[in-house]
Amino acid sequence: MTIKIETIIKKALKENSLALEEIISLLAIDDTADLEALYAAARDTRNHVTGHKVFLYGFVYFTTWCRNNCNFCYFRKSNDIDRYRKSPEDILGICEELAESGVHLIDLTMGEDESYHKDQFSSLFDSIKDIKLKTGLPIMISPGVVGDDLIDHFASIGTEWYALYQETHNPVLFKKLRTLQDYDLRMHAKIYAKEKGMLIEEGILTGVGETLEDIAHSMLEMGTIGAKQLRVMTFVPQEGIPMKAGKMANENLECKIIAILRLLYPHALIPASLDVEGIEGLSARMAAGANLITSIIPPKKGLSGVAQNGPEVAEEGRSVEQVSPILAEMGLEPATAEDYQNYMTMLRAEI
Ligand code: SAM
Ligand code: MD0
Ligand code: SF4
Repeated sequence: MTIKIETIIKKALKENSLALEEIISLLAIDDTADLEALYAAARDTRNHVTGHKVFLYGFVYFTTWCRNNCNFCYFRKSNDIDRYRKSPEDILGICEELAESGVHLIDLTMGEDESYHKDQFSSLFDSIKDIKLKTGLPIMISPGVVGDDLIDHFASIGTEWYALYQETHNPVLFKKLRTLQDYDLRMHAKIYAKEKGMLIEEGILTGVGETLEDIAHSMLEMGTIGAKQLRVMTFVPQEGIPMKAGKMANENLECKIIAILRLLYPHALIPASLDVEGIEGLSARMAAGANLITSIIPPKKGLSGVAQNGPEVAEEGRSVEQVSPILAEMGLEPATAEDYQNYMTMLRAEI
């Protein structure tokens, strides 16, 4: 192990804070022993906070219609694909099934579907109330950018989380990724949601032309805005979209980012998303310090992932049953719904 990396990891473990240059050095690690030391430090930090408990989120992508043209997304408006919009009855049924299977939260995700904007999201508000009543689970919404009045309403009906990923905190790169969208408006929405008492999730994409400095800067921004769930996903190339597979700055970048985020923010919820590499990618992300699994999808409901949207996802889904043995092999286990509620209370108290 190199002395420089050892010193930085020791500092992170002691202070839970690093300078931009130090984060860049960790992101640039190419020595195997250094990498293993980074992951081991991240795992220890996680185990110290959450023990061996892992949280599980059910994912419901309930409408794939979208008015935007993000260059990385399969569901961008200009992509000529089959789309769906689930009925409120279907949405409720899917959520009940997910709750039954043992998830701790329901993530209601959508494209920026004009039909929801037209009726001022009233049917989504109704769905949230019904789902809460029937499942008792907390809700995360991922509706894209919405106005302050709608955020007020989400907060007033007790929606726990607002997820809105900037993808990058480099405004020039943002413009290339989220064409014709406003950087400041997107930042404003999540900060406003936090002011209204909601917990917020921030996220970045890697493999989209970012530099290591961009990533390090994003990691510090995530703390500054007070996000309590911090996501990184590797860009997965899609058919019919303008962006081609980007050259990754180096190998294992997503896992390195998970590990460094864990060192900087020991209490944060940091997902291992099943949407990048499916179940096969789970153990590497958990070994890097993730404490949460997202994108659990029920089978045979015609639902899609975001980055993984092939027919096998709709048919086979990704279940609590599939992830549990993988966790067990690593000495980890699913938390209980009560553990998750307590964890949210702790995160809220930190705000
Ligand atoms: N439409 C809402 C929005 O854009 O905020 C919510 C859904 S959107 C599909 C959720 C996230 O999926 C995006 O913010 C992006 O980080 C991620 N995503 C989209 N396409 C992806 C891809 N091809 N590879 C990896 N992640 C992707
Ligand atoms: C996931 N595909 O959890 C989902 C999505 C949106 N809040 C989450 C990116 O990986
Ligand atoms: Fe629409 Fe979200 Fe995809 Fe952008 S990332 S095209 S806003 S679904």
